[in-house]
Amino acid sequence: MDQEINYLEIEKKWQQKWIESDAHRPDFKSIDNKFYCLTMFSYPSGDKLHVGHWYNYGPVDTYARYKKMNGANVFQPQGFDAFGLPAENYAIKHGIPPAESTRKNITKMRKQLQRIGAMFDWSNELITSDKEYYKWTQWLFLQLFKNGLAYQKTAPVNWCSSCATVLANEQVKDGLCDRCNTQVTKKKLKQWFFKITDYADELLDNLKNLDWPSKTVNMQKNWIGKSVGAEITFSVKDSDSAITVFTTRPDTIYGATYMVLAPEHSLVDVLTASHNSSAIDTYRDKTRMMSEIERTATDKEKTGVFTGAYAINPFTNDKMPIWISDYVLISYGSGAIMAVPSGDERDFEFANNFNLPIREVVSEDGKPNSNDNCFSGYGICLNSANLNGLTSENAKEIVCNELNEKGIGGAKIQYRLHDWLISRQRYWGTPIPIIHCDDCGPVPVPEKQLPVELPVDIEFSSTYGEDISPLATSKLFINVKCPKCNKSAKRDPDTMDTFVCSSWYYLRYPNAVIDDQPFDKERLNWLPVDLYVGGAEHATMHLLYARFITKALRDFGYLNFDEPFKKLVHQGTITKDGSKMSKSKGNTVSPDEFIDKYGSDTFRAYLMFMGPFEDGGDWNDNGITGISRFLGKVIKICSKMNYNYLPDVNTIKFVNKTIKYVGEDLNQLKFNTAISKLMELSNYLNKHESINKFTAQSIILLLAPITPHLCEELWYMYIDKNTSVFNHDWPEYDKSLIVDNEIQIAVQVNGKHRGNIQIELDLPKEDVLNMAKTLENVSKYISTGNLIKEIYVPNKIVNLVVK
Ligand code: ANZ
Ligand code: ZN
Repeated sequence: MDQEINYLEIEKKWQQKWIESDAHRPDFKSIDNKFYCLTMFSYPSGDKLHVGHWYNYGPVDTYARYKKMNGANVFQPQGFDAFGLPAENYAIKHGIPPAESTRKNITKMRKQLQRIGAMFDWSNELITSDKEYYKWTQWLFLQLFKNGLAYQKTAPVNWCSSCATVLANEQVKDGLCDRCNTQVTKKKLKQWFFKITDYADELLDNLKNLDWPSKTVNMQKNWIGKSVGAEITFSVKDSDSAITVFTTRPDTIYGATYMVLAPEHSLVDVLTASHNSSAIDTYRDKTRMMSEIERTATDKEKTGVFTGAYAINPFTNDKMPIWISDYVLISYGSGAIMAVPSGDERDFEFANNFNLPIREVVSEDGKPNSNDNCFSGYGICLNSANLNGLTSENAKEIVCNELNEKGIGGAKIQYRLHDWLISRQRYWGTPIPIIHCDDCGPVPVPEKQLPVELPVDIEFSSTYGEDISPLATSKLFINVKCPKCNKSAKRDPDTMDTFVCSSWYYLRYPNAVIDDQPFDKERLNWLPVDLYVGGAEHATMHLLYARFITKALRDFGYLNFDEPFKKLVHQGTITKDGSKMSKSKGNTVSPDEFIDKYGSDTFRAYLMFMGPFEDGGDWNDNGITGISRFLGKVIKICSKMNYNYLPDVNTIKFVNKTIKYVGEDLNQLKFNTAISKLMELSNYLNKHESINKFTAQSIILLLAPITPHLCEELWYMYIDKNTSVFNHDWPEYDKSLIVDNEIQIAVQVNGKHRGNIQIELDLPKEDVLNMAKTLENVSKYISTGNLIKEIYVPNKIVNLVVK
């Protein structure tokens, strides 16, 4: 029977019809039932769509279709995150300009995406490397610049010598470049930053209002890393310099016996005595080669060099030797610490290595500890003058007040979050719309002149030199007149991190066709995104940047909402034989092979059936044949439809229950259980000679979001030749048919369970008792004794008392 349906043919046919009827374009004017359903857009890597893409887009489309059938005005856009390093590296290797290879890849990928048969509204497609798009990315940069949220600063940055570019902290994994695994080193460069730290508190506080996976919420919390403590400034002996530190334990100030600067700290050169300088230099060179992870590993032997200088502890007035050591990071706090060896394990180890003084200042009960070790907990102060006997909490407050009075510090909140470094010394990105003038400084390109177009006269090479950006090699691009004073000036030679492109694309989708402004007020009513689905690997970068940009644009007056993504779901990963699919392992599954053989509907249904959507599942070549058989069964069952057939009550109940359960499951993105319920129904109906129209119609409707082409075809064949199945309402079930009206109740004799009876709900007491008494295991007690009491708790239990 199922030979009648040629999947590949019907997929083409219905995709064509959907395009012709504009089926996937929402009514932008009506926002009451709007449902903005967004999956993270893909990077046009040139390879075929892999299973991961399908697993992101297929199930989400099923959900979108389910919403549509339930009355939602669905907008499901699609686009390409097209700027970025891989295309540029490809250009360097093969001599093909990134614009060309990217365009080719997008054409290929768009075709493949279309085969999914999703409700993508291609009329609002976005490609971030199109100047129609990056013009507005530049506009965004200018708004941030005008509002003081984009600034330039010389800073030690993460440098990947192989990619010849600066990396954001987020792009450094275990000290290695996220993309090429080269050891990342530190380098000083003038860079553009976005001031995301201005929003640290709001980014943290608002997390509680989001319907997001708790793991992701926690990752953002840790990434923002709020620490409450104090800032303290120490004067340096015989010098005008002062060292500021951040500490979470101002209550331990009396135990601060020495200081440590990060080797990169700007005071190191100033403070180092000449006879120590060569040892300091050697140590700094060694540190430069190490990643932050290595530096802070707890099992790493503590090393360091004495600068020769001393600070003064403002509370004890003792001399504190100033050291440098790699366990103090330049990127956190002020890059310097007051060391309290009695309260901090790292300081304790360091002090022991170098014979530095240790002074106990906190213990559990305020009494000195006999054994010589470090106590890092909260407790009661000792050896701390006026703090003695106070709890750590109280002492903190007092020390902060005293710091204020002395004018050398006070309470301070420190964040782990840094400003977002966005400049890249690369070609394939959005040019930064700034002109540098010797007299006027950095001058924004006037908005009317946007976009600043990416030049095409660039020779791609793997060595532009360490500080030279590819764009600087184009004389035509780089040399311009200052917009303010008209003197010769230079464009900024850098491009923006691609995460800037993706930090606002969700705002642009509903506005993609508007060309005179980034977004139209009315179209913005489509925001925020109602459901956002994408990989969990974006927990900190993209998902934090997008939240920041939304808040910034809100504060500039463009948006009237606080958060871009109301509900977030991460799809799981599809593994093969238990391990992650990867080219290097040779265990990838090519969707094309299976789509050609089984059709895209079968393929996507199988992916959804493999496991809970947020967990993923393990690919099995045979698994897909199971789904294929199931769909074959559905086709066969539909062909048995007979208008005059009267189904029995059990069938009617089964169908009604399936309507209820499949709806509930799909509504919670539980695709796998929805499919298994439909399988149960199909197994049941498979044994029947005929089915009626209601049954056929219900199955087709319930399955439609899961296998859209097939159900459109079945709908056409058996139900209605004139309308799409997706324009039909989601089926309703009859509540009275869901409640089972037969129940089982227990029968006891003298409180002991002796059997069960199946009764109709609310059966009269007399009838229930009669049924109970006829049970074999009950009647024998009644016949040998005296039945003195009959108790019946309606619909629950029968108890007979026999003497
Ligand atoms: C004195 C002290 C005494 C500290 C004590 C701890 C325990 P979190 O919670 O992560 O914010 N610290 C500050 N800046 C540092 C840097 N750049 N590199 C390495 N360590 C740094 O940690 C804050 C604590 O980490 C600070 O409090 C400081 O050590 C250290 F019993 O100061 B503490
Ligand atoms: Zn000027």
